[in-house]
Amino acid sequence: MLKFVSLLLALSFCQGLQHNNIDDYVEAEPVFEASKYGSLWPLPQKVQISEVSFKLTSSSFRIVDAKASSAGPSCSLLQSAYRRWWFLTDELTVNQPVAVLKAPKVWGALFELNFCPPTLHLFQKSINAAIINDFPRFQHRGILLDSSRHFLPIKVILANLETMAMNKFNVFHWHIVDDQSFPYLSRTFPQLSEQGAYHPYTHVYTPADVKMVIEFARLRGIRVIPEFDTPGHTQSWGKGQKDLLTPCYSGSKPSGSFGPVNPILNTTYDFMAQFFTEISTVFPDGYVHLGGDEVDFTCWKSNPDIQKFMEQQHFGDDYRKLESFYIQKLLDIVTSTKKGYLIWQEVFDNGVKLKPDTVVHVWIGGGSDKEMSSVTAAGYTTILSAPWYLDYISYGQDWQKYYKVEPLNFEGTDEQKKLVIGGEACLWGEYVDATNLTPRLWPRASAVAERLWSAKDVTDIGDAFNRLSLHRCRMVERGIPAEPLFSSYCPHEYK
Ligand code: CP6
Repeated sequence: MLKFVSLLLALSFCQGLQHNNIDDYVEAEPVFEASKYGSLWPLPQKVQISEVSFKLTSSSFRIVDAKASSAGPSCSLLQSAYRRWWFLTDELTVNQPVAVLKAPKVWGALFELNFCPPTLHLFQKSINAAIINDFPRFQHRGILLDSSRHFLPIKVILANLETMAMNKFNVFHWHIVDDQSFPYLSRTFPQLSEQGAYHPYTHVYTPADVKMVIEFARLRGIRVIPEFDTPGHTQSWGKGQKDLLTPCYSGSKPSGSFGPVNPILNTTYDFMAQFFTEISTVFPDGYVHLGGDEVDFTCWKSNPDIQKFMEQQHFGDDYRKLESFYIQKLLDIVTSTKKGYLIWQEVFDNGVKLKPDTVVHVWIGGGSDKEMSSVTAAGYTTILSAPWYLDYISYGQDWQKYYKVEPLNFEGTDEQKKLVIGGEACLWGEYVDATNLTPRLWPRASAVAERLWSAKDVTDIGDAFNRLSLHRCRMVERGIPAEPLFSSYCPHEYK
């Protein structure tokens, strides 16, 4: 397990955000109490804050690599993290340069550095010594964004990655294409976005764009897992790739509309092999998400060639077998590109043979506990999204609902529970574009972040409210328009 220890004096910067100093200026009832953990979010596994406090002065504040550290000027990941710190702390300095951060892996150090700089200037004069021992409870902590229903400009995606880092998320699940549009510019098949994007030049992700997203994420300890969802959710693919989709029939004649990917043609698999070979080189992560959800059988059923194929294969009229036939071949193709894969739960439900390291993504609400039981009983690793569909909105503090989820609350052995590697908050894009993505996602996704990072017994909703209110203020202060939790104000409004 990724486990790291950090002795970080500077951390109590993050928890000194008290209302007292505001009350000196404003006559107002504090609307939330200060947590003894200040604005720490997600709460570290172990925090000890000492009485010893150090004075801050405006002399030299520096970040230096320890002699014993394996990091140094050549570790560009850390050097750029230092630079981000520096950028944010140019006004305040500490003259007691005794903060120590230890991490066995560079990613741990990155997440700790993400923690607090921007609030530095809010703190006055002194900071307490603190010992923090921190590591994530779950290894897979993701956000799904959907760039098909609405095109998401690169800068929105980058801002989201920055915010993910502040919340210790480490996986960007990029649901990049779907029925509505195909913004991924493929070098091998440029006609896919030429025909399938909302606009062939402005609403596409070029190879350079994709590279930028991946590198920006990497510098912040975030993996980018692209999803190319098939055989359903593929209407936009059909515009640029003739014969890829199944022609639907109305009686004995083609109706002119198309269904899922056509699973009975060799050309389909030739295409997929070329396409996923490209994907395997463009996206460096070891995994791709292959979708496989919500396949509508109506069109397949209407097509006489498919009917004939069903007979030849002895599938009867079980179209799930046809779906499995397709997915099986696709999985073999993707395996040959040396990638692992994630798939939506239906693929498992349909009994497709999966590689042992397949990650099954549980998304269907109602019965998801049962699903987690059966997926893990079959020995597969799994991630949970069913309770974290953030595209659903309602009146009130729904972050509490997300916060109260316990991912391991299903029936199963300890061995089964170990197969739950984490979860993802999903923000599907039907009602989301650049105008409302950030406030819709944050700080509601922060609730998921703490559930996936912090210890199982971190469940005090009142304390969470207090810390999250300040964490949200910190995001706002960093220029991220995160929506408020409830009636209140932010300390920085009075600065
Ligand atoms: N798009 C894709 C979607 C959804 C899924 N896959 C979805 C289904 C139900 C709800 C929200 C989103 N929009 N490709 C399911 C994984 Cl309620």
